[in-house]
Amino acid sequence: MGKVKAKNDSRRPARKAAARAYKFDPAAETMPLEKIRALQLRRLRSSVKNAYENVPFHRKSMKAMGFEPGDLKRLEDLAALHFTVKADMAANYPFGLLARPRTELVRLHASSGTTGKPTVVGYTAKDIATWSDLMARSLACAGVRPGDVVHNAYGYGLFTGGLGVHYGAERMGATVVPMSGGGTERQIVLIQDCGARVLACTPSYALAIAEVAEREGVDLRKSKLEIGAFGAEPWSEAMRREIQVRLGVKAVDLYGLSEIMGPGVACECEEAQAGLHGWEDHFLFEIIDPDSGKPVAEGEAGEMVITTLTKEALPMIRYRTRDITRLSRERCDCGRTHARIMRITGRNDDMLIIRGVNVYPSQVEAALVGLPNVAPHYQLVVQRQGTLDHLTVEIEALPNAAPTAELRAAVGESVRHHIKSTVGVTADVVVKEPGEIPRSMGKAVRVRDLRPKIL
Ligand code: DLL
Repeated sequence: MGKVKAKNDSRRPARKAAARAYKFDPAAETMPLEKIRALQLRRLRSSVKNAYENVPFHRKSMKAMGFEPGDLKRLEDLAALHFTVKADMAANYPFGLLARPRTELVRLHASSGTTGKPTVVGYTAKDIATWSDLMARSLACAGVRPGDVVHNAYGYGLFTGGLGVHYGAERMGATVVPMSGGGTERQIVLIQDCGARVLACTPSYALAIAEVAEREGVDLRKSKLEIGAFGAEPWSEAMRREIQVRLGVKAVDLYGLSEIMGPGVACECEEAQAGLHGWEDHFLFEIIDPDSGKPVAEGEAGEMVITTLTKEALPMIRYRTRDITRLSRERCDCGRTHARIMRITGRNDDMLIIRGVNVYPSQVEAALVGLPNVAPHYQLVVQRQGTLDHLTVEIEALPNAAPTAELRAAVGESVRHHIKSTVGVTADVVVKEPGEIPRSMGKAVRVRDLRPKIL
């Protein structure tokens, strides 16, 4: 009798959680392709209309090519439309691409711009609800269930990772531990004490957690952790294997970007762990040849371009993500019909992702320009140290400005501080002798990326 009662008691919280949980909608996730296409066309027409009527940048671009929203008769017609690129966001900073008045926004986030100013994105209440639903759907796809404890070590704040995963986990009926990044020893204590089944963070931070735990003699494989929802930076199959072995979790890839929404644009399924299902009822994915801008043949690799289908505040037309990948329409073991975005192998611009922080070399340059005693020559050196990426900025002091090692160290320290506060990334700064940084005959080599390549 006692036993039966105990069992019922332990099931009650799970049942309660299920009652407030995000309702898995198999109809949406296993829709036949023709139905997805019909839904996409309907939604695309209303999204393009929203952009045309409410965003001068999109209206001007469409008018310039003699295009009116009514001309959009088939999905293929989208290929005639303009691309949107990061520079368009900068040119319309901060609110120029918004299709709703600022007073209708309930949230702003921001990501790195290519220079001093960040890229600002905005959400209406409905956008936040859609994002939470898609993030909950992504977590469910990864194997998270109502009643689970989700230890969320993505950064909270302007970065979309923390709050995006947070709202999705709550929406799905899980219990969120809103850790944010850093304080690794404390993360390890709380993962164990709160009984986390799910760890959400960047893959490199997952490995850093594993490393610190091992050093402290804690075996996280014996904790309740079973699933990792890892993303926000490129990672390899080798890294997946290592995380799975060292943390004892199933490591699932999670993708997204601020300009489109945040995390939850696509997620791998726990069944196959073989490519990320891109939620095609909310986004339209294209793969183009980055040089010609033309679509590549089905299944070939290229740059991914995304158009939003349901965003109110920031409808995006053909956003060039710069992410290199390919789409697969092969049947997936899990039964979901949404195309899979295969592992993202890199970017076709110079953006670096250092411990989850997006960094453009031009941002570092903007931070260096005009600093006293600093010459206009620099190089960014990226290395893998243990499990984490490490950035060193090599600079030169102006001739005679820092003749002693002591003075050079002082210049380095002040530049390090300045880069941290303006770009948001922690870097070592090495002050070289005048003339030591290689001068170029053509394009300057600004980045030496010494990390192992992703295969
Ligand atoms: O990184 C959103 C995110 C948060 C995704 C948490 C997943 C988990 P941004 O800061 O705007 O947004 O950076 C977007 O990060 O264009 C890719 O280059 C890269 N990225 C994101 N997810 C992955 C992934 C968030 N799973 C940029 N694999 C994107 C490879 C990724 N790269």
